[in-house]
Amino acid sequence: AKKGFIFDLDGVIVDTAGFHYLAWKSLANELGFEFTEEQNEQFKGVSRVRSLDILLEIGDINATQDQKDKWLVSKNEEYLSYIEKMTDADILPGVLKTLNYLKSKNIPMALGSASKNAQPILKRVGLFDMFDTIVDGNHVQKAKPDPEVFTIGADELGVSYSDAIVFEDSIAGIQAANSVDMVSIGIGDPGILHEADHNFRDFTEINSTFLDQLINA
Ligand code: B16
Ligand code: MG
Repeated sequence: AKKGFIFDLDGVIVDTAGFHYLAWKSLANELGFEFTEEQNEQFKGVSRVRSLDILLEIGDINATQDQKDKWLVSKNEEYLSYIEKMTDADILPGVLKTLNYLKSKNIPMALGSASKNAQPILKRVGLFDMFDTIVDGNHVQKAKPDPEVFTIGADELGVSYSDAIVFEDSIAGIQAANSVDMVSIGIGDPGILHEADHNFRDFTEINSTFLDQLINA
């Protein structure tokens, strides 16, 4: 059957996790506590609103919804200031080669990201026109590990879930793909992403033979 490929954004196509980290760290410091890179691991693939709740738990801070909304805005403003400086040099190694290969074979491709900033990021790095559909944090009600972002993507590509192949760097994203029987490919530490069907440290490890196997499975 016809296959479709779905790509997460942050941590798969671009490494924006560092920018999220800097912006959350600024907020933590402003509130009087430290926020480490290790703690930032828990924020991967998690929505903006949930991320703030985790941060406030770390700092043991209670706040009104009104105050939280203000912090969400200021965090995002700082994050956007880093995004503005991105170029195509910020695309992770090996990604373009994979995307171009699939494109040359006319394979349908979707973006499936929790980020509400996915569109401006794709424009900055010159990949906005690469995908047949972009499903992001503005389109979904339920966050990963709920599979909604990927099921909408597969539906829009016109492929059944078991014919969808998902590239993800977060545990929540791998679980989301597995829960609807999509093929899950973990990008990152195989120890952390051991629930994935296939594991690679990055896209430089993925070759056309492997992609052909997925396409023809
Ligand atoms: P934003 P992904 C996720 O992107 C990030 O991994 C996560 O750290 C972030 O909190 C979330 O997007 C929301 O991002 O604040 O830009 O809406 O990995 O699903 O592409
Ligand atoms: Mg990610």
